[in-house]
Amino acid sequence: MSFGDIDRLAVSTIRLLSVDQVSKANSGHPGAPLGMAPAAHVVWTQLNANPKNPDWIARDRFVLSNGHACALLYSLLHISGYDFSMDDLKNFRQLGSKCPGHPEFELPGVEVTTGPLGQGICNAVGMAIAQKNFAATYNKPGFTLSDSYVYTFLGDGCLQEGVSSEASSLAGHLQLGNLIAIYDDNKITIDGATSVSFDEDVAKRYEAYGWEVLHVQNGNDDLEAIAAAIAKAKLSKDKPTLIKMTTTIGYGSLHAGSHSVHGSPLKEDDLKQMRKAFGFDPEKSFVVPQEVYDLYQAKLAKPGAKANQDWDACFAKYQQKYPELGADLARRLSGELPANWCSKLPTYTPADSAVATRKLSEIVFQNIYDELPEMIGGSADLTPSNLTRWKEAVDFQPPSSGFGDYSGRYIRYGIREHGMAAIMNGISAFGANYKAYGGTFLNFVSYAAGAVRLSALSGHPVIYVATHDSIGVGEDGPTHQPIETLAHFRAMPNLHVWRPADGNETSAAYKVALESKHTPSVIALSRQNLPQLEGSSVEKAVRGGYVLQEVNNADITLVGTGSEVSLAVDAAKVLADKGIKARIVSMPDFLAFDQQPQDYKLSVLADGAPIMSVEVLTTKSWGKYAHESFGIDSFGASGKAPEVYKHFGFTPEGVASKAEKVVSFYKGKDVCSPLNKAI
Ligand SMILES: Cc1ncc(C[n+]2csc(CCOP(=O)(O)OP(=O)(O)O)c2C)c(N)n1
Ligand SMILES: *[C@@H]1O[C@H](CO)[C@@H](O)[C@H](O)[C@H]1NC(C)=O
Ligand SMILES: CC(=O)N[C@H]1CO[C@H](CO)[C@@H](O)[C@@H]1O
Ligand SMILES: [Mg+2]
Repeated sequence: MSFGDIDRLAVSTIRLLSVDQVSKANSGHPGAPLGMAPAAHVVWTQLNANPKNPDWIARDRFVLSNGHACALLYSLLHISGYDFSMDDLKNFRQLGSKCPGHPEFELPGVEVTTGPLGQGICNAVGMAIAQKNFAATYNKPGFTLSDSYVYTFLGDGCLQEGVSSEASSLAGHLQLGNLIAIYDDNKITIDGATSVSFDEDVAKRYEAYGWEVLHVQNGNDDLEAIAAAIAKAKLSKDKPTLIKMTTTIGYGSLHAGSHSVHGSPLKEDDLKQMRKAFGFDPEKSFVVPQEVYDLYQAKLAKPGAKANQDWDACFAKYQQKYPELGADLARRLSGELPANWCSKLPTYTPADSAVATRKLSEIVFQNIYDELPEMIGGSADLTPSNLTRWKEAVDFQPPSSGFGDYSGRYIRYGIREHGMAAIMNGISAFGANYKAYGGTFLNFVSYAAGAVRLSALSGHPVIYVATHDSIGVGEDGPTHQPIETLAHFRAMPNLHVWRPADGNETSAAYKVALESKHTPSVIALSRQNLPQLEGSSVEKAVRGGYVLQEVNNADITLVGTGSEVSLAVDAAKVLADKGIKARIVSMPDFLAFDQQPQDYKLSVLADGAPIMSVEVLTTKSWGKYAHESFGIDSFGASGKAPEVYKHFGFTPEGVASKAEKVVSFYKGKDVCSPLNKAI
């Protein structure tokens, strides 16, 4: 590839347009865009993408893992003809703007939300996994429906964060040759020189992961060298590539090479000298020469639109030649699940035996995997105890490994919970309605919290299969027993946090989780066996909370989740013997319940009798629903599960005695449901 004056003009334009956004907002990060503009230009002028159809499934992906450099991304999106006007750029970082302080998933052409360092590179690994699976599933001789690349930019920060090591190690194992990562080796972070804390040889580390590693000595202006490295990376079919690109942070600024240009807007005099040095009018901001727009039309927008058209024609023929696969893919691209898929969800009767909900979850997988080819998941090395793999599953593995192939839908994540979660977000963001799930102990979903937060914030409907959900784990002890975990996740906006009590409720959790388009789910599952509850059903449980046992003139409502619902049922029997009438509410998911109409909610958590929650977790999340809470506000204990339950008073008699206290305390008082509120 050869470059001329027009390319240099384009690079200068991108640099200036990026720093202009930051200066106008008087907030943001000019340093990285100045250093990475040349690489951005080289990548984007060969990106196979259609700005008029940003969701086109066969597009190349571009992930800005160093999300603080987003002014660079907005410049590229604008120049390439995505729906980003110059006025949008002028509103950088303002309330309601299309150019927020960090890139957000819902914006046209923005592949994932980035900003928390380290996440983007992992999302890129997830997209590369999804692309391989997509291609292995749908490509046929003469019909290449997907052969795209995933490009990601990342900085020192992303490489210091541990999560990137988890995902990069897996990417090397999986031989993801479709992944090209460009590392902005500027040796600067906020604190100053990286030498204050970061001495390792990153290139050797990535070689050890099984990556191809290339070095561009002069990323500031050697477009040819950058292009040559990318060309070489594209030839690396069975290894992901890291291009270590040495740059100067803030290139062109008076503060180039210093941490002061990382996150402080350039001052007026600096802007002027830079514009002048780049051959622009020093007085004018937000300038894009027509030749630069034309270049991006010629190199990206036009060929991208044409490629999208050709793809549409190819897919039309494909649907004739491969009607079944074609219809399946068309359905997935429309974002719909197969009609009647949920008839495959198992239901149970009270006569069915007691089963651990983690086992019930496995039965769900077993029943639906064939129906839903978009389901792709795995676990963080807890396959046998987490029960996340259906019997016939093929592992997603490079064919040469002998362990599986890329059409496989079961991913061996290794003991990398955080990496797994961030990869799931990337798989989901790839499109084609991929439903990513990942299993680990509930307690270790907290290890992945940084990525769970981004699932919820971005609205990736991924599923965390979270087994061993309480002190019911027993002997493994307090290190493995969740206490605060659900309170944390329940406090997170846009996250379903299920704790099903039996088989019907487990099916309900998966029904809502899989049908959800913009909300992720944590499904907390028990290690111990739980009875099938008289009165449970999928239809009731999908509402998040429902009356399991009604009584007239109740003295108390006991509300519980998961393993404590059957405990509450047993406690109600003890209470009945003492003449105390308890009604039972099961509340497997707060979010689904919160979304119900107020009159329904009040019919469940009703006025007239005190409400006591029963859950072997912290009481902290119950204030909104219960007058009183019986829980565990300390860490757990090691011992046999039934003994640990007893130790904390979670027996039918223990629950009944707390309930008695509550009943006598509220006796004669006018009791109003906590759901009645002014605001
Ligand atoms: C997880 C996380 N921790 C901390 C930050 C705050 N932060 C933003 S940029 C940055 C420094 C990043 O350094 P580098 O990746 O080298 O970027 P450069 O300064 O070269 O642009 C930090 C610590 C963050 N965004 N995410
Ligand atoms: C589960 O749900 C089905 C149908 O929704 C119902 O017939 C069955 O009785 C329920 N099982 C239990 C244990 O209540
Ligand atoms: C079946 C089962 O529960 N197996 C194992 C689950 O995982 C933990 C590992 O931490 C073991 O203690 C269990 O034996
Ligand atoms: Mg840096």
